[in-house]
Amino acid sequence: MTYLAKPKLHHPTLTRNNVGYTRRDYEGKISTLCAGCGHDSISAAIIQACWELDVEPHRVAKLSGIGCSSKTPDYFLGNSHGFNTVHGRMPSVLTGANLANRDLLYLGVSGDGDSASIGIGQFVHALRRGVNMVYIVENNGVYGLTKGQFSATADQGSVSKKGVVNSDAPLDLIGLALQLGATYVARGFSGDKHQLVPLIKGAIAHQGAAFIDVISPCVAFNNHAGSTKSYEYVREHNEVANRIDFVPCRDEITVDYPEGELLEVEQHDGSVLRLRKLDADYDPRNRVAAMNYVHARDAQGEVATGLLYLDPEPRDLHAHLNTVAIPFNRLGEAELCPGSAALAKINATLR
Ligand SMILES: Cc1ncc(C[n+]2csc(CCOP(=O)(O)OP(=O)(O)O)c2C)c(N)n1
Ligand code: SF4
Ligand SMILES: [Mg+2]
Repeated sequence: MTYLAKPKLHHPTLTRNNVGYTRRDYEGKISTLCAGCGHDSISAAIIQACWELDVEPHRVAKLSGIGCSSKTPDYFLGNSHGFNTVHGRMPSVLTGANLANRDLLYLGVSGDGDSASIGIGQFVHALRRGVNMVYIVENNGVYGLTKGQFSATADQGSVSKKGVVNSDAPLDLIGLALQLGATYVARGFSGDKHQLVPLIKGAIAHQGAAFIDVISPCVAFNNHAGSTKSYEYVREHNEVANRIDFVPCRDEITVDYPEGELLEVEQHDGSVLRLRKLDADYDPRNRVAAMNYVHARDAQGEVATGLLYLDPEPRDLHAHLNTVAIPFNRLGEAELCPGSAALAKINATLR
């Protein structure tokens, strides 16, 4: 694949975070996506979230499938581990890597084609198993890379650039994630960085399966009148449930909000999500209410965004399987090979 490396030089006085890195240290190669593609804004939001959270780049593993969206890990976190899988297979590779080494932060980046079409089985099982990860779908309703076919998330009745009407019912990734037991479920919009950055930060701090559906318009094939994934449509129909302020556990909470508008949820790692409620009746800790809310908004042609569901006490795959905490590459021969006496004992139980 051809790519353009970014010049390494930068201004010597750029601000450094608490682990000594500038924002530039979280960037990747120069993007080759179309100018204005929503995916580039998501890359910028990931860079900002990781820099502000003092994430050490070498502690991150970014994985993706195939598509314009799945190319984006090349454009952020250039000093992190990366694995570009085949189409739709990112979740199983991420699951395997996570089982081998739980100490890394797993960031899965995918598209609506990659996750909702060819990879739907993989998507479903990674969420169902509670893999501790941040799973982002950059959702534009089309296969951008292969020139604009409808994907499985395209709304019924929406019109392609060439005027074809989509007759198939859409697959709702948020509804699925809620039903499958994901413990952090959010929807963002690539055109709203103020909402997206804290949503990503909250997902990084979350110790379970975190899923973020980000509506990310494809300016080349799905940004026209009749598309429900265009910048204009999403701006007009965006129904924001809440606004998050992410407060890491090290920071003191200083800002006050009027009573009644605020919901504070502490996560397992001590970080606090301060939710300014824009819909007074909405409580993101209630999974069934979240399902109803999203479907009710959808029926009105609105796009519900914000933190839609959060379980503050999540359990992940390692807890379900009671696995060993030490990464496989740090287990010595003594742990891996308990000796012939232990093997004889196991064999005896099978006779
Ligand atoms: C097994 C296989 N089937 C089909 C393709 C062709 N293909 C490449 S990307 C893609 C769809 C990508 O769509 P999406 O995940 O939505 O990414 P976008 O480009 O829209 O960001 C398809 C069908 C492929 N690469 N491999
Ligand atoms: S084809 Fe669409 S999804 Fe792909 S880079 Fe261009 S605007 Fe983005
Ligand atoms: Mg797509």
